[in-house]
Amino acid sequence: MKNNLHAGLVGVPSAAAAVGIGELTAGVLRTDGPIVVVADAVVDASPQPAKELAISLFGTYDKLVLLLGIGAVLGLAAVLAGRLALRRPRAATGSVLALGAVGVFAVFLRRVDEPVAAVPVLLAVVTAGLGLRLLSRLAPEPAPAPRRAPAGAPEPATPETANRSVDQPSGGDSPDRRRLLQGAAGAVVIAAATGGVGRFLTSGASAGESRDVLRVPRAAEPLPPLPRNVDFGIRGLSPFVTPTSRFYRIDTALSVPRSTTEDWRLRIHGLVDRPIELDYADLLARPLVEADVTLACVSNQVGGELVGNSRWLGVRLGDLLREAGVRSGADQVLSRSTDGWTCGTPTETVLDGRDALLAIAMDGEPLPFEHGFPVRMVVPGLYGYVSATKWVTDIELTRFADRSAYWIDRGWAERAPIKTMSRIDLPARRTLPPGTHTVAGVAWAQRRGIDAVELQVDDREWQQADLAAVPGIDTWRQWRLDVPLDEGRHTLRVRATDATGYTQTARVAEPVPNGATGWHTVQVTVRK
Ligand SMILES: Nc1nc2c(c(=O)[nH]1)N[C@H]1C(S)=C(S)[C@@H](COP(=O)(O)O)O[C@H]1N2
Ligand SMILES: [Mo]
Repeated sequence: MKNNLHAGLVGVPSAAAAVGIGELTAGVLRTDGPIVVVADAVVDASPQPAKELAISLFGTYDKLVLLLGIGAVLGLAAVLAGRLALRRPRAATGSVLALGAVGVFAVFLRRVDEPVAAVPVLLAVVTAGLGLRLLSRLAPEPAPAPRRAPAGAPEPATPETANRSVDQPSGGDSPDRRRLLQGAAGAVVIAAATGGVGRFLTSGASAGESRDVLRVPRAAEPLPPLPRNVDFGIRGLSPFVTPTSRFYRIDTALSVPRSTTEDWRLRIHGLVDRPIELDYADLLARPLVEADVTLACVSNQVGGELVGNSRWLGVRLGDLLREAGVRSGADQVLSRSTDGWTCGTPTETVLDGRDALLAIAMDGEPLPFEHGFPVRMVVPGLYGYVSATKWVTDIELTRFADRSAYWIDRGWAERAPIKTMSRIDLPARRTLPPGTHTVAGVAWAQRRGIDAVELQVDDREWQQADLAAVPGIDTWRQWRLDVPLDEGRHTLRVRATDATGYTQTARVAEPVPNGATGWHTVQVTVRK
């Protein structure tokens, strides 16, 4: 018992101080701390089914759960390291060094071009080693081993030979124990102070300021305001413009990258005649355009919430690519974010005239950090993982045959246009009184537009729903229909037809590899 207590008092404060020093160094160097680096490596290394399971089990809390899990493992490892430090200090130092090597390896898994991220890891390892050394020296010597059998002359107890594994009867708070407690408390104070300052620095207070002072510039040719009839204004129906605070968020970033507009640079290079480098002012100096675009995640299940619509403001990426001079054969625009995530977009989709943007604002406000501040990509018609790079700083023209992006390496399709889809939002309740009810929802087929939405009640005829107005073909479209429902159980099904005349297939497909299919179906019970 007591040995475990001592091991904890040696190991846990050492580990805490190590994390604190790591965070502080990361803050000063403006890179990620050791915990995030390790967590990223865990995410990248986890097999796809594990990731999907985590997302479905924990929903948007999956990141928090991962961090808590890492914390728990770290705590356990700290106690073990403390034990080792008390018994075999050299072995303890050795295993800390081994952990450090693993940490540095984790850095290079995702941050090959950011070797500075190894520095906080290294300093954390040194801190852990020193902490274990110092605190284990403060630990009380064990009481003489209980006499078991007559034995020869006892060996003198050295740290190496002392048998500290035998539980000692409690002897109250010895002065020695008090020294250990003081040392441990000191390490915890160091951990809290350095960790606190580090968090403050990495939380990007300066980035927050940079975003706060930003005025959203006007578009060169602003779009007309949205017509009122894009929105039926029915309570519970997804509003035409998704409030940014409720816009879905999907990314692999464990800590949201926070750069300032002053720091931001974009490089356009690879298979181009004239590579370009831009800073934020250069970007704003170009004509800004607005576009109404509905973003959708390929992981969205039929009826799911991973879809949202906004009015984006940005610079046409196609214009920049034309300036750079795309060489023939460069069929992939490979974009990369500050945190090393990559995304491959077909070059032709950026050049074919659609509103492919380097966006700086959504719904009239600078992008929130979670949605890509200061600059992200938006390409209508393609699922997010092949088009919507947040925190984008690097664009390389290349070939699909030569390079593959993050999710492609994990089994998702190389090309992924958004499939025609519709969703039932209302009725919100599954139990209703008899009478006429408004059934309503949204449907989308970006780049084609929605021409019709039909609703089926039980196995009756499909009925045409009323459609709201739309500003273009790249957004979702609200639909509604009032239906009388008598007592009993009823099944509501929806399907959309896009402007090419294609009607959504009933065939059920999972999101992997290129988007779910099937009709969204809802059961309701009608009773008095
Ligand atoms: N840097 C970065 N950008 C990213 C991702 C990511 O993991 N990292 N995920 C993409 C995916 S899968 C989707 S669906 C969209 C979601 O954008 P949102 O979070 O703003 O809704 O961002 C895309 N851009
Ligand atoms: Mo996505």
